[in-house]
Amino acid sequence: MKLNTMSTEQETVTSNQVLPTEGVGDAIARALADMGVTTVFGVISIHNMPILDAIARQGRVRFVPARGEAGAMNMADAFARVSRSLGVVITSTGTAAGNAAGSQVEALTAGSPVLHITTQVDREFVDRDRAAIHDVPRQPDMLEAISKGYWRVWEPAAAIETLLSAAREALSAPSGPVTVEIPVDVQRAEVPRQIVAVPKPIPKAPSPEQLDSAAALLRAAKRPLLWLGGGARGATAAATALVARGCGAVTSTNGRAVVPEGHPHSLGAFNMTREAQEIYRRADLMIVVGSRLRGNETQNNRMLLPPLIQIDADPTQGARNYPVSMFIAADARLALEGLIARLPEQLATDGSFLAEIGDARTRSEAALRAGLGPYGELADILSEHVQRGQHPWVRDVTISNSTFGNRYVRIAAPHLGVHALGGGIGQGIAMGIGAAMAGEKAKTVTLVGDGGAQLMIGELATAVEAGANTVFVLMNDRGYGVIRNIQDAQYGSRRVYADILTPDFSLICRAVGLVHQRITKIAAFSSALRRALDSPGPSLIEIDMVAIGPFRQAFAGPPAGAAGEG
Ligand SMILES: Cc1ncc(C[n+]2csc(CCOP(=O)(O)OP(=O)(O)O)c2C)c(N)n1
Repeated sequence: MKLNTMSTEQETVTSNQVLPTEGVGDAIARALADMGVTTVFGVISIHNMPILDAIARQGRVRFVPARGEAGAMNMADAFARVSRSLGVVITSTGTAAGNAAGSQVEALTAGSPVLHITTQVDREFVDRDRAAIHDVPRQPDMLEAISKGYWRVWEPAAAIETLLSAAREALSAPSGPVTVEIPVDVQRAEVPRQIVAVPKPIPKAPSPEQLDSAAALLRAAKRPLLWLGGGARGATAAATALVARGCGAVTSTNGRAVVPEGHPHSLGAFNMTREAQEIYRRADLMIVVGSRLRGNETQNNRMLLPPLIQIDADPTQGARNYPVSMFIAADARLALEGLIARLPEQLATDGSFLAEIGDARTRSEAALRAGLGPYGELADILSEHVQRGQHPWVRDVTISNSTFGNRYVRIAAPHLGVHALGGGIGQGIAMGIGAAMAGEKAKTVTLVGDGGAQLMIGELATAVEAGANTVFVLMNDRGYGVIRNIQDAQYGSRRVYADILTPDFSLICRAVGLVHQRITKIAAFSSALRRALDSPGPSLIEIDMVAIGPFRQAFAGPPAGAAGEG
């Protein structure tokens, strides 16, 4: 735990004589605006009102009132991913911070640069278990567990510097959510006004000697592959240049489009198919960049891979899931650029191997498409629109995503892909809202299931109120489809707790003034989507999967399912 114990009472008094003062709440609102934050998500409460009241009075930052802290956290997370900048969420202490925790686990898993400003009871009661309202003993333990970094502000004079350090920590690779806890009496205290500079992430430079050795290995390789993860999202140009010089590529789901998804020498995110494994067997070197090679994309780390060089900004990730020949702890972009500088314009790699990669992807796509049955056409329509129109493509955990959404529907750039990497259902609606507010021109397309949607129904009101520019595509199979499939495959078809009551979504939409279309035939989807994309603001298209029928091939969850992630 990092506790801020600097005492500057004396200096504050001195400074007060020359500088105007303001409340810490005002100082935080001003600092957020000064550092370029445009949008903040959260829920108002007695313990954060000094900050939120100041945000409203100053009028420089847009505050989006979510209906719950879980949703607010998912919004800030998706905002951060799509805008490629800091996402900010403000919660209250105790239950409120706890409500955000599940969603913050997702931000932590995805390495999303989120600044979580939360609060505390007055300092004299903090950590003493005196059961003040909103108090929770050991709140720091909870926050530390779900944060890349955790800071508490004890001294008002240190509030802004702490905020800036936290923002820098969130943005620096390996990026992640950082929590700052500010007791409410600190928020009310007066401090001198302070000028704030935009926090810059600090990139970790690679060792030149290691790059020399890695370049030598790559120069000697005949069939090298890059495995690109979410940590390589900022290295698109360098990764694509390496592919142009003769490397093949494959991505994790979070690293999608680091190399253009349709590139003839890329497997895209078809990373665990039979065809992909054939390619791995032939490869003689794999450079893993910013990826944990997670179990659900590597058959629980049993998938055979060629000798590995690993590049990751997080030194603790070295060789964690696979043995590696070399581990370079560095920023992905700097490391790949350093490699390129040491390589000839064209590597002496095997051209037929590269051609086989594109062929393997095409065959993987066709096999997946064949298993979709009636939903193949829907996937084609979505893919066509999402890639060409450069729409952010946000997905909850639902069969349609685990099968086609995660890899078949192509995205135009890495930051346009947002999904629940940690596998938690129910985050899609809120992520769709956050993504839609991140400044992209094209409307966000958000894929959700009826089960997951029920966790976040309240946030549909937020979508309407905020005018979030997204279309929710709701795949309604009336219940937990993937759970039913797992029960069929592994539990003697005992379908317990999966056929839950599903609300009438047209009534829910009506209740909050959300435009609703329902389709019972796939043939109607194209025009419904076009109508939704052509009109501004939020709307929802409900796909009646009971009327349309099942997938041709049932998806029964990871890791046995052919398509991997669930
Ligand atoms: C937070 C969380 N709770 C429970 C689960 C287990 N789970 C995985 S998929 C699923 C059902 C999702 O239902 P729905 O959104 O309708 O999608 P479908 O499976 O029907 O396509 C459940 C309960 C989970 N992944 N995450």
